[in-house]
Amino acid sequence: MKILLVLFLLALTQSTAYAQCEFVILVTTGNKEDAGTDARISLSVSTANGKKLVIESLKPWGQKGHNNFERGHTDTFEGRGKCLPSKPCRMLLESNGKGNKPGWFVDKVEFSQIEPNLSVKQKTFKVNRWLARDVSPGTLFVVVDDCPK
Ligand SMILES: [Ca+2]
Repeated sequence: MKILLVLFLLALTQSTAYAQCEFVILVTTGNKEDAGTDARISLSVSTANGKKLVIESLKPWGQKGHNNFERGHTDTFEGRGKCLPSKPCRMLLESNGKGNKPGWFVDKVEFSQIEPNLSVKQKTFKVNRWLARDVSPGTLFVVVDDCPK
């Protein structure tokens, strides 16, 4: 009986630890000349204690057949994964720099985690810069770190 109880408690902890959440990510491309991109975009967000959600490519999380990251547009990406234990405060956004005029001007990334009990954790990462080799600061990635220091 005791063993059963332990197993039950273990199962309970496991199911909480591996609870699946729905993630909704809105990415806004700036309204500037050549701001859009067809490059592959990857995103990683992490909590203050280093728990991460890594998305190797946002495209499969987007609408089928939709042209993402066009000038002045906000695109929606949705998927499921292991819940983050707290609100993320750090983001790494990266372009592979491929395609026609790959330079990308990113306005912002809005992250939401919808939990099984429907509570929501939200965080907006302001970017407001180019991810481009040929425009300052000349890198294809940006780190936005709002975590407490
Ligand atoms: Ca461009």
